[in-house]
Amino acid sequence: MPAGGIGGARFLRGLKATLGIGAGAQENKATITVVGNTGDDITLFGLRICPDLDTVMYTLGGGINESQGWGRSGETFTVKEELAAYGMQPTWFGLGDRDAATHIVRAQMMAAGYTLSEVTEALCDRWKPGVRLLPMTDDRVETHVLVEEGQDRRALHFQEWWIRHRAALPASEIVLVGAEDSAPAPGVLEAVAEADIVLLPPSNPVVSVGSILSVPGIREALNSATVVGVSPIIGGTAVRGMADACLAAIGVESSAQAVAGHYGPELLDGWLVDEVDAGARVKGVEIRSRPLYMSDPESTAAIARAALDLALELKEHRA
Ligand code: FO1
Repeated sequence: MPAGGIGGARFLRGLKATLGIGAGAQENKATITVVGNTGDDITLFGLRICPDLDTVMYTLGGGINESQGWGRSGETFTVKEELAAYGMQPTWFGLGDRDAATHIVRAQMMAAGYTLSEVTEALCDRWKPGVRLLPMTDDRVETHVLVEEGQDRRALHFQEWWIRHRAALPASEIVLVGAEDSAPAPGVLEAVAEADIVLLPPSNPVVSVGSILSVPGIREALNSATVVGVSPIIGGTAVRGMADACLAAIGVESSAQAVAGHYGPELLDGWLVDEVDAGARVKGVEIRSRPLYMSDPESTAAIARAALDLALELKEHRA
């Protein structure tokens, strides 16, 4: 369950609901392991910030700012204002006071020598997301975006490009710095090998799912699993976030069919598209269409159920 960002976290909430995880007493046999993207991570003000891990943890743990999709509910920004009063840069990052506590725990534990996996486990002890949340790697990798402005070409940290520039600066390349030297975090490859099925949520195919696939060994492991993905693109536009801008940067057309082609039939066994994209065809990929807008918890759970059912069906056929 490689996941990233807002779409991934919401899909996961639906998957938990359809599996009856966290719905009280009833005994459920299913468990979910999430491999979270860490390419968005950034060090600011001495703090290590892990947006996609935190978004999954807060969304499934009940602490997310629902309308924003990231950060904490009931948030205040006093520390951010005070840092700005000292002239501290950057001022474009929305560092919330409650969210800062998460980053302080993480920074303190990592300074004491704990791995990102150990930190994530400790933070989840509080939030109890109801899934096992693993970083894709414990090694430092960071997504940087190459932009051209007139003559000069420069690299921006993904967060600056995404938050400060709203991904409006045309990106000529998106690089996951450090990926080639990174290793899957402990338990990631085992989780893929032991999984009955693997789902790719409608996360950003470049900077969320793509980053996870860039960690050596993960894509290879997924190639032997039964994998079903959910298209993040409906009718040629990204449902949320700026997947279009990221796809343009890697020269992939913003369409459900093109994203499935980009993932490839080696990786994908099945692909869920919205009804408007029912004509999508990719050789070697079983494409099914249904409404894909995650407009409320019920529709999200139904999408997750459809992805799950397709994966189980395809697994039967593979067997
Ligand atoms: N996204 C924004 O658009 N503006 C922000 O100020 C912002 C701050 C922020 C702080 C913590 C965090 O975990 C996420 C945050 N995000 C913010 C989202 C972040 O940019 C994510 O990387 C994207 O949502 C893509 O997953």
